[in-house]
Amino acid sequence: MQSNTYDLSCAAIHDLSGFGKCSLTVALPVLSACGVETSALPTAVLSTHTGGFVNFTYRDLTADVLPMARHWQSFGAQFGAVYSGFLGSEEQIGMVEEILQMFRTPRTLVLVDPVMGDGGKLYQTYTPAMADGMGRLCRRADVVAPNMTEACHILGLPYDPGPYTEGFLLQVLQGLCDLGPRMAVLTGACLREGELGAACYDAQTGEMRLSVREQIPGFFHGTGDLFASTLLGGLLNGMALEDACDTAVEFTHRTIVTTAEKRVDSRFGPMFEGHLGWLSGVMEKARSILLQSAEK
Ligand code: PXL
Repeated sequence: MQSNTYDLSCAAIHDLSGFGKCSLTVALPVLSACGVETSALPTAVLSTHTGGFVNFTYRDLTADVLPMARHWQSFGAQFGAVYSGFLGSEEQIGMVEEILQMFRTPRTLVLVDPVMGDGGKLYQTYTPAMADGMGRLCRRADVVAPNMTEACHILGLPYDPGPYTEGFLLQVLQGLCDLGPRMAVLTGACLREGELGAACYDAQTGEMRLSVREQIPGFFHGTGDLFASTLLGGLLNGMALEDACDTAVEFTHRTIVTTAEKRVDSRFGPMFEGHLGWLSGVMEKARSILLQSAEK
């Protein structure tokens, strides 16, 4: 990755949870709204996500992941970004590494969201070995976007629910970049009670930025996927890291406000649809600024 102009296309490697929006059912609409043409590589198909539902169906697609990617490769598919999230098995971690080798060029942005847990706990389908593998995968990314649970697991730190000091946030972000990525974005960041957002760090500039909004009480499933997809959309549209991070915080916050107002059961996922128009407008503006600067 050398410049901040990317093709507006993406290979999204996540599960497909049919009900309870998260992963692909969030990444596809959000990236489309950002003007990013997105191809879906499902890692598993579930009836619902695993957060708070019981008796969900779970179809592991490990056997299909590489054949699907190789088929794309066979007709010359190319992507401005490769974006991985929830993976269905330990083997899939090595497979994503292989897929990165297939599609990575100097102009590809690789975003790894090491989806594996929240609130200090791993999700039901994640084993400790899988979680360790996620840390390995982060080494191959240009950008990583874990929440605090995932970051602490990857770095071998005890989970801390916050609020945090700036020094601690910087330590975590630098620790993540020391693994390999140039940029790290940490969700669930805050310096005081009553606020919540994300902190980002660019290892090239050594700068950390924090973006927070008022915390809305409750737990909102799928918002990590909403955040990471928006962050990627922003970066692909030429936004600086801190602007992409702030846009993702704003979009996620708007969605959470609507969800808290209207949703009886937060397991059903974030109500983002009414905010996609706003997001499209922000992304269009970023794109036009990028085009203007390219013409100069
Ligand atoms: O939003 C993260 C996520 C993605 N995919 C599945 C999940 C979860 C979180 O619970 O269960 C299947």
